[in-house]
Parts: sequence; C-alpha cells; structure tokens
Amino acid sequence: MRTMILFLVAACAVGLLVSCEKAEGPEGGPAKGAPVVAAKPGETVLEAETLTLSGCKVAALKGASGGKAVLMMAEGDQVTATVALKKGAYKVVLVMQGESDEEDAVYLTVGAGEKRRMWTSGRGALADAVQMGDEQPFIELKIDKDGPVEVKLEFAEKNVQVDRIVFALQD
Ligand SMILES: [Ca+2]
Repeated sequence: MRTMILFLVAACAVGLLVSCEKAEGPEGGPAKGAPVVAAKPGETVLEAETLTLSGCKVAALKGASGGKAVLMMAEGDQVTATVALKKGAYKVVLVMQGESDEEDAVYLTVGAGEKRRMWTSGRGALADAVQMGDEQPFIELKIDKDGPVEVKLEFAEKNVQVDRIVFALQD
C-alpha cells in the first residue's frame, strides 16, 4: 500500500513538472499565446490601445503588452496612427487575438501599401497575424526615405482584439 501511495505521489510530481514545462514553452521561452516579439533595438512598437480609435474600444486583455488591446466590434471601426520610420526594410508584425474562425480577421494598411486582410492562426490566444494567402507571420515593408508613415487597421470581423504592431528594421 505504501509503495502504491509513493508511486502516486511521484506520478503527480512528474505531472506537475510536465505542466510547468508546457506553461513556460520550449527552452523556457514565453508560454504559448504570450507575446512573441519583445521590443528591442531597431524595433518600433505601436500599442494599439494608444492610437487614434474610431468606433472600437480599449479592453483589458491578459498577456497583451500594456495589459490592453483594441476590441474591433462593428463595420467602420478603425485604428489609425502615424509612425516615424527610418529608411530601410521592415518586417511588420501584427499581434492580435481572435476567438473563432468567424472572429479572427482585420484589415491592415501601411503607407502606400495595399489594404491587406490579416488573420490570426491562434484561437483564444495572442498570435502574430498572417496575411491572407500567405504563410508568413509578418508583412514586408520598404521605406525609401525617413519620415512619417500612415498606419490603418479596419474592421473585418467582430470580436478581434489587436494588441500591438511591431516594425522591425532588418539588417
Ligand atoms: Ca497592447
């Protein structure tokens, strides 16, 4: 009987260790769904909740940077900003959260670029958005000269939460 109890205790301990590892993610990195991109040199981060909002509202979101995101709910909702970027090639990462297949898309327009339908592969967790028809979790942006760049997010589907947009300057 004692052996059995010891075995159960050991099994529980192993179970706890395994779940801890899962919570921390591979190699002690962020948990799945946690923000993937951390601000570092060469990166410009726009927190969606600090930008100019029309229609949509700021909502608390666990795991989001700043603890907040913008909740897109209806046709016409939009978020706009002007960001000062230096000349160069960028990867633009849109970090957002969608709750279902019908609640996972938003339109993103950067500078003179096309209006892109972006959707998140994650469900119920923060994830980097992917452009429709593309597998890359970012879009490529080329800036020809230093200066202001217009950024616009527009409603595509309801119940989408946008955490932030990261412009990462490439070498
Ligand atoms: Ca945020």
